[in-house]
Amino acid sequence: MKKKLLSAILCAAMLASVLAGCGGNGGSGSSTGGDANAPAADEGGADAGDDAQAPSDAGDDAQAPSDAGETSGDSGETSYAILVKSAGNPYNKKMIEGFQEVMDAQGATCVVKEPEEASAEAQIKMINELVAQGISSIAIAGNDADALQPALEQAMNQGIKVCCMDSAVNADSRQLFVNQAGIEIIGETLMEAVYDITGGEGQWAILSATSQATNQNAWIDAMKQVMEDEKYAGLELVEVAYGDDEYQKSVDQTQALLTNYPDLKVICAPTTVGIMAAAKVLQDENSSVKLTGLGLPSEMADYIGADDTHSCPYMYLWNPIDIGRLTAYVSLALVDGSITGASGETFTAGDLGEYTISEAADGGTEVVLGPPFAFTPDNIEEWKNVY
Ligand code: RAM
Repeated sequence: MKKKLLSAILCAAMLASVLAGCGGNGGSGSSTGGDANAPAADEGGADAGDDAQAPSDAGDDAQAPSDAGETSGDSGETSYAILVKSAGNPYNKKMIEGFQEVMDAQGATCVVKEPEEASAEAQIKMINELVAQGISSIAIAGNDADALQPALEQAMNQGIKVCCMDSAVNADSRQLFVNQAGIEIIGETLMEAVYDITGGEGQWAILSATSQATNQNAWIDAMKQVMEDEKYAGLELVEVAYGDDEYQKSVDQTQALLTNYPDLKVICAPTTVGIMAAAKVLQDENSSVKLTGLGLPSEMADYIGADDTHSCPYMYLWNPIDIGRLTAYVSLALVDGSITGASGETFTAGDLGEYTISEAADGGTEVVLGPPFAFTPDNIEEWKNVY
């Protein structure tokens, strides 16, 4: 019964999403996809269910700040930009999809920027372009915490509102961070999965994205912090490898890990690109090495399973479409002046509900979407068509 209701909600939401196009000027094309619900809390792998977030509300009564806010720059038109880490990453596409959906519903103009490569340099060039065209706000997933500061400060000095999502830029480079999930909870959740899948002892490795990515580095640090506990004394982290969120590089790095560490038991990839590449390598090679991390259900469905023929027993993620949606509401609210990004301020993000801005660990402020969800053999079929 619960499943039927959930499916009906999902179908309706997916249809609505497909029907919604992009109202952006410079968008990279419309994309389709589903709605933003999480696995039910009792469907987690291992003890992951405890951490799972309740499904987001599928109501349709969006209540967002109006788009009649102030304009900035030379164009005289209010327009909202989203600048992701790189092109060609389906996770980024999902964030863009959520952002566009909210902007379209508001009749607002959105601009989508996707650099060819996941570098700070490529993003700086695009920030400068957005400033020159007189954008009203920039929402960015940082390829580097500090390197974007001069460009983003220049934007803010000109009245452009700046927030970040997914991967933070430093506190001085933004007004607010839309954080997908608490850093500690991601570190604890992934470390617990590594512990569970290794049986508490042996070698494991991390396959990350780029070495400068703020989000991956924060999660890796959080995992290392957790690992200091005596409970994890039997685990040996042999290497942190970087696949740069490129598929082939992530494949190569996975193969190198298998060659260099014959006793390796588990790879943890806190990146959707990395985990998918590693899953394929391990499964194709019939490797006994197991995998966990952060992955898109749509890309990982073939690899998730409890038996030896599957490389990934279970993994986690949040809803990337919801991050895009929440980021859009934040951008709208910053531009219309209903929030400034200060701790304690509240705003309503449509169906996502009410959010309160709080202090972030890096000295800036943030809003947190919610805890990571577990994707397991029991629920992957249900979610693979959603995101
Ligand atoms: C990749 C990106 C993104 C990260 C996800 C989990 O798509 O690196 O920044 O949040 O994985």
